[in-house]
Amino acid sequence: PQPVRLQDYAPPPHLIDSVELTVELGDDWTKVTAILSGRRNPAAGSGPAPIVLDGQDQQLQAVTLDGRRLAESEYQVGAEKLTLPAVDGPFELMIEGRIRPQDNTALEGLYRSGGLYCTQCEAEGFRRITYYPDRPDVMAVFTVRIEADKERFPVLLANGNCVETGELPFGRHFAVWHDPFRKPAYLFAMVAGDLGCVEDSYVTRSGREVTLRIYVDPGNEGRTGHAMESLKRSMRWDEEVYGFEYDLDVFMIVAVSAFNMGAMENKGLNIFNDKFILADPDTATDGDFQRIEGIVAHEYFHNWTGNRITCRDWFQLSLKEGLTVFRDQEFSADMHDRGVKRVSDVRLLRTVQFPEDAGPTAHPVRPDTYIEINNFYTVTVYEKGSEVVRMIHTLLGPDGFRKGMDLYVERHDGQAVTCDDFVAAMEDATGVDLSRFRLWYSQAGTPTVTARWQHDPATRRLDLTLSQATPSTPGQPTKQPMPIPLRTALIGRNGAPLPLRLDGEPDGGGATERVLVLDEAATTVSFVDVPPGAVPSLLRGFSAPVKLDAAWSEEDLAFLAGADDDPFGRWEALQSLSTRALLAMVGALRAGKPAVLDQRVVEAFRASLADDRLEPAFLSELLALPGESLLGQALDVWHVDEVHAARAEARRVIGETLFDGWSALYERLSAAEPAGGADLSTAAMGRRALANAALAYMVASGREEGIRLAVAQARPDGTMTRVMGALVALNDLERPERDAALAAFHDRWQNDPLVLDKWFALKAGSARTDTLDQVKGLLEHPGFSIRIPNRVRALIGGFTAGNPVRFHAADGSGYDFLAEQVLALDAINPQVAARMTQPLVRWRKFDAGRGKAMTDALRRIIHSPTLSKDVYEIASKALA
Ligand code: BAL
Ligand code: ZN
Repeated sequence: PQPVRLQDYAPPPHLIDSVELTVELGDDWTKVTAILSGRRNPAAGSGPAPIVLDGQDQQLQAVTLDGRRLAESEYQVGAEKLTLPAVDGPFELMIEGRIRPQDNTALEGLYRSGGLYCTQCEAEGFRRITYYPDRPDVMAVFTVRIEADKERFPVLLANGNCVETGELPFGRHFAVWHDPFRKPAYLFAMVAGDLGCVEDSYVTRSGREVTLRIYVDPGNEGRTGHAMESLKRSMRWDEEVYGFEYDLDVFMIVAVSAFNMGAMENKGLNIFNDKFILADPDTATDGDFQRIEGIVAHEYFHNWTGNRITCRDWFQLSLKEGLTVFRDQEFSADMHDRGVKRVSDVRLLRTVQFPEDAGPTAHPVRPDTYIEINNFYTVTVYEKGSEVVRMIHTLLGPDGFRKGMDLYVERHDGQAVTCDDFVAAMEDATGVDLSRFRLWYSQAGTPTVTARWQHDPATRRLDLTLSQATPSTPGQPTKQPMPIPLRTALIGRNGAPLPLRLDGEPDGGGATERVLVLDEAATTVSFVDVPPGAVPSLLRGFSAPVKLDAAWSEEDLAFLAGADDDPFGRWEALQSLSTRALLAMVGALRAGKPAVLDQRVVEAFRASLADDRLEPAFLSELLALPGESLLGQALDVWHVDEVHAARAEARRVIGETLFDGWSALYERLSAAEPAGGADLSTAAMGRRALANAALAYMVASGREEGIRLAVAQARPDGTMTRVMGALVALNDLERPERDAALAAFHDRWQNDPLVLDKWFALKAGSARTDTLDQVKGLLEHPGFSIRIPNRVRALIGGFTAGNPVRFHAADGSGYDFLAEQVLALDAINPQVAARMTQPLVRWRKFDAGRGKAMTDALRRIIHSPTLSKDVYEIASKALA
């Protein structure tokens, strides 16, 4: 397969002003007729140019150009293109074709799953519906007529406003939808099915009433309340923070069970993976509730950042995704606890994005080449992209950033633009020069910032020396220094942040935090009036997506873990202290010695447990040890067995040594929650998170009392947050109580697919030695289907991505299993198959035996004669 390159971008030769689409849904075939009104694009030259349209998996029936049906000799139909005669001026084109959505298992374009027709057109799905210039810089006004059997498909939806409905012969009916906003084809959507609907309304700040509708499978209407409330909160927040108001009369969400992504922001008709809509306290955890709120917000926010202003080409994907993730992160921070939100976002970035940035599929936030664009919906484009926007926010300040956003919208509303256009608006609105900052969009790899300092008690001067280095990544052997904003404070020995004054400044103004910008390879900054014993608090709030190598001693970290006024800094200090201790334990195990946990970690935990100023939600984050994957990344070679054993031992020691503290905390928090989970306030969620953390440590201690409490809490009549907390705590135990608890859960929920996914993930995530056999057996479970991505992600992904110690078994059995599943899946859904291949790509991180077994699995995949370009791209990069 040939790569597509950013440097080859050329504007489209023709523009389309309007599309009239008629979709006649039938049991054997679906007939699609598209009438396109187009013209030559003045930005792409003049004179006649052939009309070239994209198309895939469809049967072309007829082409009519300016009222004349073309003979077959007048056009060429290739595997993925339709080439029509050259035209110069305006034209009207009618394309008639047929498709079979019922055979579309890739879930791109129009597909039928169960009794529902729905679409997913981003990035390049529209070309599976009709021939079209399927690129985001072609923006048209769409009118869509859907025809279907009325009894089986009573609900017919598309983007915009419904302008006509009516009856047709033979029990059929139709609906016509018109979307007045020009949009690229990737934002097209339609749905037909028998769906229940929940309706609400929202009055915008200018007083317009918007109808809000959520469509779900009949029977699920009662599980939409949280999504609806989240939508209304998002609409309000976007008005308050950005002045963005909704622009159509109706906003619709449809929840579907077979969906490749989390959700999709189609104009006025968001389509969601049902996992991110349906929730009630019996079936969804607090984490699920928070994810739903964040994703509903994310899709809603796209209306301005993505739909009104879209991407010129797919290399610019982060223009809308990085910015919209930043917006949804800020929304969630405003709705809940900012420190907790920051910590959980950083954990995701480090656990998934840092490894991507350090591996064979590393790419810049704005990639410059791809084979299959679906492979670039990555944590780099999304989460690192958001960090890049956050750095702009930090450099410009909230007011400057808002001015930049205002200018961005004023300049580009209704256009398809680039990341550079966004940065230029930020610069022009504020006068801040971001020319070097643009490197963050084009350079891959995670920079390491090194910080060393020296305090001179005589002059009361603290010299802070900062340097940066970014490792080479595929195709980018050398890197330039980038501007890195470092929010910095100095914490005095009494635990209070010190007023800061830089050398040469007459007066520091009393501020206790500075944003230092490291924009060279190395620099030294000098603070004056610094008393002895002050400890630097660096990279506060994780102000840049970098690895920080700072010269903190263990004592400094223990001090910051108790004293830093920045919540992220406090959490980070305890994480760093714990990481050092855990890596020392891994080293001991490798040397054949016993693994002993550094007592300073236990004491830091004890002090945090006793600190009643901390919010429960934050405390639960503080008391979570770094995960196995993070520890593995911190080692040159990820010794999976020793990392697993060290972490389990540390949890046992912390559980046992502080048992009384955990027990008292658990009792206190459980007593505060007699109703058991219906209170969805931030505070109540925090209490439940902390109670579950305490319970897990009690179980980890090995004491019978912990197990007894967990077994009681796991009873399936409880609310899901509590039940899942208990099951997670019990899940690795080789005890009959664990099996009984999981079996009871299964019996209670086996007919609820989303809850059954939790059970699949538990079974697949257990560190017990029989887990792979269990997973293989569950492929035959009546509730499992390889055609439903949520099932695949829960069961197969739960094992390959969620269970490092078993997936990376030294005998290679996990890799063989994954290769088999990827090949089976690739014939059905290449996009999901490519994602599932990911756990194999970082084979260089493991010992020689595992590395060989992983590359053998990759070779087995790549030698498949029918491999999709999706999987080919990932596997070939991994082996390069
Ligand atoms: N645009 C694809 C789904 C999302 O990021 O919202
Ligand atoms: Zn998005």
